[in-house]
Amino acid sequence: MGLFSRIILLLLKFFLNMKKVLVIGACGQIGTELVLSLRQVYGTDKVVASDVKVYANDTFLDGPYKQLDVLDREAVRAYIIAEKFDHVYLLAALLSATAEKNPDFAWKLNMEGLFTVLDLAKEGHIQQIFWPSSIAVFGPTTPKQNTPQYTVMEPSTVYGISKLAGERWCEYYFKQYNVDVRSIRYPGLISHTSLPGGGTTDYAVDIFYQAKKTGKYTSFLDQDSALPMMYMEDAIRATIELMQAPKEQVKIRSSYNLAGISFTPETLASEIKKHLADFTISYAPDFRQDIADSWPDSIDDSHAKNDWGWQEKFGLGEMVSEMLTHVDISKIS
Ligand code: AKB
Repeated sequence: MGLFSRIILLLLKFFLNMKKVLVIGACGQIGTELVLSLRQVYGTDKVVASDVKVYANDTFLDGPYKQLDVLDREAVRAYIIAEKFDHVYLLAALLSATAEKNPDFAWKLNMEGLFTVLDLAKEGHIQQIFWPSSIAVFGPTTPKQNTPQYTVMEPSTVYGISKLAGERWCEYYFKQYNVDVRSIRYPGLISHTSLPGGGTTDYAVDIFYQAKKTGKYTSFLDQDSALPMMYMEDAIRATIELMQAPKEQVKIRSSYNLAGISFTPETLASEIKKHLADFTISYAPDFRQDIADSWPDSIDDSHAKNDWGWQEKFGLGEMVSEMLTHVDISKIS
């Protein structure tokens, strides 16, 4: 690399590192890994993890943590205005399965925090927002295979309805008030650092803990329920790449489709068997089956690829090897 490129790179790093970042809902499955990655990019002291929990996850102990209830609009406003954050990642939400058990609260939690940060950005207190959407925005009338970015969207879950409404508001705030909000429709996310909570795709994480601990697993989804999934490392990289993309490349201000890896519980079990020959799976579908049936089997993410150069790294084989290597069964009872 020439001297000129090196100076440009140093300057770029310097300006990136100037950012002050807040992650709300940091103790969940995405937040735990996102905070660690953001601290590598912007510096440990510049990235504040926050959650409704009084004490931080152990993984955050080296950096700042702030107890914050996203439903306390005035407290969130006061903190963000006082601390002058540049970027806010708003992750606090109820996922699909939990939301069905408590629809009123899910709607409240999933929407109110979004308005709080969108309004702060509109008033000029935040430069950029990341807000996660989900494949749950699609519904039973959506084409299931290679689901396009723009298509029929009639979600049948409260989680999906809240995510679709949130997407429309993000685009509205961008168009009306020039709020720089960016979003991804995450597929089911598979990770070993932190356990997922309350999703329909959680079987694809639980299975690894049970495979290692007991050698067997009972899936709450049927053997042929195909769903789009993604290894967390790819999801975190996508999030940071989208947030760092030049503004003019981010052409979609509702939320971007991301494809990841599509598989069924049966295919996943076969892949695990390549490592653990005695592993067995059985099936006992519950209420989550209806939710899974309403979602796409696979996703088309060509807009993310064309607009900001997205490229996934992990296929099924790599993801399964990584999970079996890193899953720590002492985390489950
Ligand atoms: C869930 O299953 O609810 C989430 C999602 C796909 O958004 N993992």
